[in-house]
Amino acid sequence: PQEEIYPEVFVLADFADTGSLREAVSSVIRKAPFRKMMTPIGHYTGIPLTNCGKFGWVSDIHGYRYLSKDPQTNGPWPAMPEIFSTLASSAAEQVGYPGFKPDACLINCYELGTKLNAHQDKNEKDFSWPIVSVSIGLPAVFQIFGKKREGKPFNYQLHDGDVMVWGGKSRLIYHGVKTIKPDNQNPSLQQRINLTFRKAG
Ligand code: MD5
Ligand code: FE
Repeated sequence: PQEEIYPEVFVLADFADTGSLREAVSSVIRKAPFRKMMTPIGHYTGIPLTNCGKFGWVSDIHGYRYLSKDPQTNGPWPAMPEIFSTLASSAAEQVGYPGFKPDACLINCYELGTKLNAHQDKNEKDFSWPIVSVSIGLPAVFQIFGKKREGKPFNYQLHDGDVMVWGGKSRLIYHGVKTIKPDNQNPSLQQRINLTFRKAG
């Protein structure tokens, strides 16, 4: 089932098989572990992250950008697992973006009590490609603020296996993730992992 929750923002509910995605995440983090990164204002990112694929999103005191090497090893990021790229391409195709071949996958690891403040994603070269995001583990309330950072957001709850596709004019809207809460139905879950696929280069 596919739903357009906001202009050019699509949700494919329960589209991903997160069991096999988790195995692929494990193999990536063996080579490139989750880490917090320094930000230009001298804080650390609240969310530990890593990357796979040709390019990885990094932050340091100089700013945010995509790099083809992991600054912790100076070697390439782990290859993007086949099931990641296949999933991202088929989700994009499903909602009308054929030919999407991501070259960057950012992996965010949200612990209980963490959140992602409202921001825009604007470090990519070509905004005509969509962004595909995949939720694994704990549910989260995703917030869409629109063209401005302030105001009352549109909130949408994402669950394990849900895939979101952001296209065209939704690419530069402000968005965030509300504080991650425990799931009473699933008290053993401690994290939300999010995969974000982009064409960065
Ligand atoms: C998350 N991550 O749930 C989200 C999924 C990030 C981030 O926001 O920057 O790591 S990606 C949602 C997204 C990506 C790109 C553009 C837009 C939303 N948008 O235009 O609203 O961890
Ligand atoms: Fe973002």
